[in-house]
Amino acid sequence: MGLREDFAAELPAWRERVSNLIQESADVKVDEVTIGQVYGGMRNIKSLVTDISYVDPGEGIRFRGFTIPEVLEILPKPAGCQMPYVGGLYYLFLVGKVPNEDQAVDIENEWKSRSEIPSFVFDVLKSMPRDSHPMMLFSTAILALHHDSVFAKQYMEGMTRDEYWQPMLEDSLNLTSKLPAIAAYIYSLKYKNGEYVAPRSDLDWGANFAHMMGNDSKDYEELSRLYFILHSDHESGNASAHATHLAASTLSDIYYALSAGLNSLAGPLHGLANQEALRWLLGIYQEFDGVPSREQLRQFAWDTLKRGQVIPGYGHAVLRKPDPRFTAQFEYAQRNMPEDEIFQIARLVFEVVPEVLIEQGKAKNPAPNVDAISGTLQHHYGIKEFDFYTVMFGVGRALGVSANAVWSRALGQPLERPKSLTTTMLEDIAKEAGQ
Ligand code: HAX
Repeated sequence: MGLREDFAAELPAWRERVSNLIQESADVKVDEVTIGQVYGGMRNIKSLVTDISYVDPGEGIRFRGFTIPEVLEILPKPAGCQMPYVGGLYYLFLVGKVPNEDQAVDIENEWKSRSEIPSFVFDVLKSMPRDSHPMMLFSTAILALHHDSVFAKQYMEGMTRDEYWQPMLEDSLNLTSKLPAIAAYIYSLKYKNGEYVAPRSDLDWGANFAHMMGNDSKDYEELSRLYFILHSDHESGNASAHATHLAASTLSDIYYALSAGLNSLAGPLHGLANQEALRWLLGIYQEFDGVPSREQLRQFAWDTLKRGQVIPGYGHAVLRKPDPRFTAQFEYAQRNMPEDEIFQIARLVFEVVPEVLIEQGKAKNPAPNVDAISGTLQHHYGIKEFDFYTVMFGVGRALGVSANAVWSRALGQPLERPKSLTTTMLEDIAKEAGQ
């Protein structure tokens, strides 16, 4: 069986399960909402559903029930490699089962057969000012691909709701197949000679990104697979996933929807934090002309906080422990680049900054998140243009949000439309509660 058949085989049981839950328990209360949450970015309100990943505040992310170390262990890997095929992760997201090697390679082959980028995408990118932010270029390229959307075309021609997931899956495979090449082209256009490097047919999706970025080393191929897997999904409430879901809930196609998601990934409190984190680490390196002492670093961190700035890469809206995505990259760096001085600073920051944040007493989570170290690894392998890091985050994030979008279509998730109130109404609610 292929991906479509495997997906279709899972669908009837899921549809029945969801339909029974809604029919029998629609009125059962899941959560209560406070004024603090309404004014506080809806933090922690339980109001979204996804079965692809879950972030446990203490443990971190699980993909389809598996922790990060488990995912890295159980997914099929290219011969002689430590990091799995990204295609295997996409199968796990879409079908909900751990793929065997053939199933993972099937997705890799689907991607290869769809990876050609239409010429108008190159034209659009070339027409933009060279000093444009690469995230704007990336989001624009994806939006341009809407031209070829199978979902948009079939919707106009007419199809039943039960069929919506099929063109959504086609679009998602078409889209994800092209992302490494689009990202690498943007890198070349902005920072190198502007030439397009074509993917190699003998390389997998993750390794091909390394190749197109001009680094054919095995280590960078491994890191690329790891990076995309780690950045792929983080529940549905984070800004990029939520923005993608919201846009897709109007039945707009995955190109519109992912572009919306990427536009929110581009903010400094979300995906842009990885470039901020590296900038901060390099600032330390420059200030102390190398790796500082513990006490120097402590003072540097306090100076940052006293200027009213956050320590980038630390804290999280949901997590309350070190992010396992940080840990996986940290361990990779310990194994492969322990001599790198920026990594040594990142390691010292990990030892010192949580104590400082605890002393400051504001951050609910003083531990590192995924962004605290990802830039350090890219910097080590020669990707020194910080602005580009969020594009790479977006390539990974597309895997999770597109798999979610296919499932949203398959399960008939409706248009999202929460209710707003005025401040006067909230004041009245507070008065009624006697406060
Ligand atoms: N440094 C300094 N202060 C911090 C902090 C940090 N790293 N993390 C949180 N705080 C502060 C907040 O600014 C907030 O202060 P105010 O009360 O003055 O507004 C207070 O601690 C409470 O915040 P919180 O409830 O712990 O955290 P939030 O859910 O509001 O925000 C953030 C979560 C990730 C945005 C926050 O921790 C932060 O700004 N971290 C630094 C930026 C960063 O690393 N972002 C990437 C997050 C991961 C991600 O989404 N990647 O894409």
